[in-house]
Amino acid sequence: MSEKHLQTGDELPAFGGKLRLFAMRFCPYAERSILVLNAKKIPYDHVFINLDQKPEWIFTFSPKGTVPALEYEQGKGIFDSNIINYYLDEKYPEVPLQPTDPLRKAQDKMLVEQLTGAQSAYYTAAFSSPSLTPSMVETYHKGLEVLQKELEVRKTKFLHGDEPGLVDYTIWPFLERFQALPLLGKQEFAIDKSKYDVLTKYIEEMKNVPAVKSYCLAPETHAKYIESRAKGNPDYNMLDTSAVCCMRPRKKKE
Ligand SMILES: N[C@@H](CCC(=O)N[C@@H](CS)C(=O)NCC(=O)O)C(=O)O
Repeated sequence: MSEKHLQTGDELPAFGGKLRLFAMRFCPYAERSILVLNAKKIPYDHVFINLDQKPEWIFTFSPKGTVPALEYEQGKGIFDSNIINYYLDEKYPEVPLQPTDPLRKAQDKMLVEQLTGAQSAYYTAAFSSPSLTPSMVETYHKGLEVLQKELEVRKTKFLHGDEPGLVDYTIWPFLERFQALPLLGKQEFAIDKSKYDVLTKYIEEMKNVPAVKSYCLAPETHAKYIESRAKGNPDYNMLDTSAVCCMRPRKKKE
């Protein structure tokens, strides 16, 4: 599958008979669904799209033109990362990613919900930094503290247990991106090891999970993409596609 982001006027590639995920390489929501597909070892194709010049056919699969969208049957789509991931987990139960206990399921969802403030703070810091306020930074750290506390209470390697589950794959794409902020001069967003020792250990464990390792990008790569988008010209196709894991930006030609 091409890593190039297809845009207005480009044809929809022929359907290959597998599930197909419409994504954008730097989208954290799309990453959630990629990680779930990887973790469950479900064969799939992906198509990356340019979100500034969307190809017309994306609206067949996602009415608002957002990614991710899953083509579950030729020409038929499911949109929104959480909706896609619950669908995948129920439709393909061989590698279950959700707890069976209804209370734990609710606790996982509440945890994800409690991190939305940190995610908003991240977006503001990354893309509209003049509107960043001290209370947003505070909200960001409150989110990280809640997450660390939950890891301490659960006492498991991952939030889900000895292996990562849906809750881990839902939260991870943002943790991956948070680490880019200090590289952009936003030191107040650093995940300081002395304060976040348990969380730091968790981040290191997550980086080594195969489903994550094959897709995760280095903080420098996210920083480079953020800079391009913040300048109004997102460099969707900046990756060196020969690199496989924890990809870094393509080197400039000498
Ligand atoms: N709630 C959605 C959010 C998806 C989303 O906002 N995706 C962004 C890219 S990271 C997008 O498609 N933006 C294009 C647009 O809003 O037109 C989900 O979880 O899938």
